[in-house]
Amino acid sequence: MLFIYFYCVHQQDLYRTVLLPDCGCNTLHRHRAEEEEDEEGRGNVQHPAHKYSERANKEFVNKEDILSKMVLLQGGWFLMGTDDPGIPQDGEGPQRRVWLDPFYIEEHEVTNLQFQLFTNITHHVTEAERFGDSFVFEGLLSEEVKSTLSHAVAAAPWWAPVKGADWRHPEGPDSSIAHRMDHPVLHVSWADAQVYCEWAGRRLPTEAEWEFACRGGLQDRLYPWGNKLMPRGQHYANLFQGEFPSHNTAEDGFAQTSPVKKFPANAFGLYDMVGNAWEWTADWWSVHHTRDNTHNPKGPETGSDRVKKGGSYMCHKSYCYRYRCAARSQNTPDSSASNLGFRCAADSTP
Ligand SMILES: [Ca+2]
Ligand SMILES: [Ca+2]
Repeated sequence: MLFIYFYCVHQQDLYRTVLLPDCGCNTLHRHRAEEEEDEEGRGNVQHPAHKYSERANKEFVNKEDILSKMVLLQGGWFLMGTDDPGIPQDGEGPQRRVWLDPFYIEEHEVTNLQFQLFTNITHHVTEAERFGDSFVFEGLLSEEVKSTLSHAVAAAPWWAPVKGADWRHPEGPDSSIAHRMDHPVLHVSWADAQVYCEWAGRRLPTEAEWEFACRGGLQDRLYPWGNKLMPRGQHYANLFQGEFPSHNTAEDGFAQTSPVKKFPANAFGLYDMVGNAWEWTADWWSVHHTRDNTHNPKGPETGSDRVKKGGSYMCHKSYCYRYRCAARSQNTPDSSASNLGFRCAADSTP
């Protein structure tokens, strides 16, 4: 094996685990050598943007039929972050004024069907497929797969690296996506998401764009629809109900991902901005922000982790109160997991 897994229990993670219960999905770090090849000797795994052939791309004429509809957002000034952070150590604050130029964003998370058509055309191989495994929430695994596990994540034992888990096999080799082609694609790394968006003629949204989109024009509210989690007793997002991690009552109708657009859109017409799958953004991770006004911020110049937003079907207030627009978390760019997907954005339509 030319790479190893390394489960780091940083001081901060330990603090979270002991004092502030946490879903642990930001502790899923894949560690590997700087220069490496996969087991078949194929190099350049860090730059998958070049893995698909231009010829295959040109031969396809109906790319537009695959891609999600985009919504034009006018931008302008908005308040990013919060002065009343639910999880202060995540760098949710301080609240600051941010200007955004107009941009487009896809109305829903990229689905399994869309990603399958993309891979049919481009022959893109995801990082999870190259590495041969990915992280899966243990509660979703069959007894057969569980019996093959050798270790779990120290800070979050409900996460397990599962051999053969990838976007086509979200819970390991004995699972499939056949009955959930309209669900968000999972087990895609930041680089995989980047390649898809690039192929689409689009890009990943910046964190500021993602948060602007999440807020749906509302100011200083917790959720894309307001401050009340369940207006009129209705579920507005696919989250986790019950006792995390052992008992998911799936009161919202879904113990795992749901088809995209199952829950109400926000005022911008965007679906599943919180819940369902976490979504990669373009930015490097930092927890340090100033109150300075900024124009079209793109995050730090460099870093080790990328920002993800929105929380997932695994989020519960007791463990992962991150299904709020200001909430944020991070993973190394080569991480992939059974609750992490993406959507694309663009400066203009093609
Ligand atoms: Ca649910
Ligand atoms: Ca989402």
